[in-house]
Amino acid sequence: MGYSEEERAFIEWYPRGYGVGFKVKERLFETQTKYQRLELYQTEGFGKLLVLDGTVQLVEIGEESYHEVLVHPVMLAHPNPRRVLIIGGGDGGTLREVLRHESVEKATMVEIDEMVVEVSRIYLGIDRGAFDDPRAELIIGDGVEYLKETEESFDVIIVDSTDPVGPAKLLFSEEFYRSAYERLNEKGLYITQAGSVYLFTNELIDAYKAMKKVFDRVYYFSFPVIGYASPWSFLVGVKGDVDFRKVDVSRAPEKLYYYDPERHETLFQMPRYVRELLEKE
Ligand code: AG3
Repeated sequence: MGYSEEERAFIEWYPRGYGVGFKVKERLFETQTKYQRLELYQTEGFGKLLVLDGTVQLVEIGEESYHEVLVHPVMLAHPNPRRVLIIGGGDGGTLREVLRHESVEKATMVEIDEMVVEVSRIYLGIDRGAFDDPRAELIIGDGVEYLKETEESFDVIIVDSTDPVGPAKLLFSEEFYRSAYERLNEKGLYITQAGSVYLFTNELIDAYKAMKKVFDRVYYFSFPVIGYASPWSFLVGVKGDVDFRKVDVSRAPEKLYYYDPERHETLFQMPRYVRELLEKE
């Protein structure tokens, strides 16, 4: 599992021996944080690579294929997203994309692992200054506890967590969805990454079904993310009168590389057998 000095490669192994790997020039950093094993590599062709507990979080060249897709579809479907909550997202990529929207007055990010934020800020820099934006508030803490206790409410909640297997599992539970739903304003959108379509299909189905019990409407979509076993899945929960099938293209940030708001409908592509499994009662 992981880094092979001999091969000069890092490979993430998914179930059933499916691997996603990068040729690596050197290991830049490695530590055991309070919560997980953190590794940082210099790859040959994709910039730096951030790994948590053996799973690829991002590669510097191509990380927008995840962060743009996690953030902009919900931000452009919501009529006026002013207050945004991010759970996880310690590297700052999600926060960076959220703050590109002028309507945002406050973006609160709740990350459990302070080390991820520190290492990312020092060695990675993909936040591109987002943590210093006066609209950004960083809380180091447990997102589950935070949502249970906070009295704040939000227009958009974005869950940028590790996989639905392992420590982040609680973020994919019905109970967690309920506390998120309660903290959403009258019109609200919730989005979570939901794992590899082919390799975490059961987790995707479970999360979809749990969300359907809580939200007024739930959508699934997929996108090929650089560095992950593609296609990658995303789930969107809607509260109130918001149509996630339509986006306001006029508010789209300039220079999007991956997500194409003018082709928003292409997001909803899902392999047929997975769609049938999702829609089976
Ligand atoms: N989001 C990580 C998504 C999960 C990746 N899973 C995997 N490789 N098995 C957080 C990183 C980007 N902010």
